[in-house]
Amino acid sequence: MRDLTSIALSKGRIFDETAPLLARAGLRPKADPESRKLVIGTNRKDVRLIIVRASDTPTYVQYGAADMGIAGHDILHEHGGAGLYQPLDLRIAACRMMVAVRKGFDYADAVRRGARLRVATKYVRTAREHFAQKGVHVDLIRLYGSMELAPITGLADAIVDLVSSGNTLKANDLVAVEEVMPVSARLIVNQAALKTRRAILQPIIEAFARASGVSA
Ligand code: PRT
Ligand code: MG
Repeated sequence: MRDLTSIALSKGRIFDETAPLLARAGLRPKADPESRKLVIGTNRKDVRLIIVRASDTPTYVQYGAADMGIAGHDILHEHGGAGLYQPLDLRIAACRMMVAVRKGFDYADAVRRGARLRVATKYVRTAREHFAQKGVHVDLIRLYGSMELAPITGLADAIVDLVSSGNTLKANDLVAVEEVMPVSARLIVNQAALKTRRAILQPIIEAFARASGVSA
């Protein structure tokens, strides 16, 4: 049934912060993502949610396995955005992508001296662009989680990670020294699907726009 619209979401903070928007857009999920169901129907027979890993959301939408999705700007920037239309900044799941170092590490001095820094991150592409633009020499080490451990254990001099309250950095004796970019979640739509199924997708985009109070 090709009139079925799939929306890709990750569980956790994206799902939690999207739930009120879905409700205001008139979409009620039939199950909780913690139920372990990966495909969740809604009160609308023609709309379903698919639960994906946060970093996989743009991939599902790019290839049309989901018509639309919600993903953080961090993930979208790293993905590159091929095949995606990004009509709305939903202003949810907001945080900042930051460079952080061990307390006492003089980042500004290291940069001034032109030192080569080891930087651990899961955002390798975004970090490479950031440091290239600043003219900072870096060796990037790709990690998949708990970046905060890297400076503590000597794996790296610095990390590039997301910060919201700052509590995680603080608990691990790290300090943020530079902003890479502000981050919030965006609605993304498969470009081809938007052309061929605009009559179905456009009203959903507009419902999200109204629900989030931003204009499409
Ligand atoms: O957790 P998992 O490995 O499955 O995937 P994920 O980490 O990609 O997903 P999830 O659900 O944790 O995050 C989804 C999206 O939420 C991210 O892509 C961001 O766009 C957004 N977001 C907003 C955040 C944060 N705020 C955030 N604080 N994602 C992660 N964090 C982490 C951060 O990485 C650090 O470990 O929270 C920690 C810092 O928080 P504070 O409050 O201590 O500063
Ligand atoms: Mg996480």
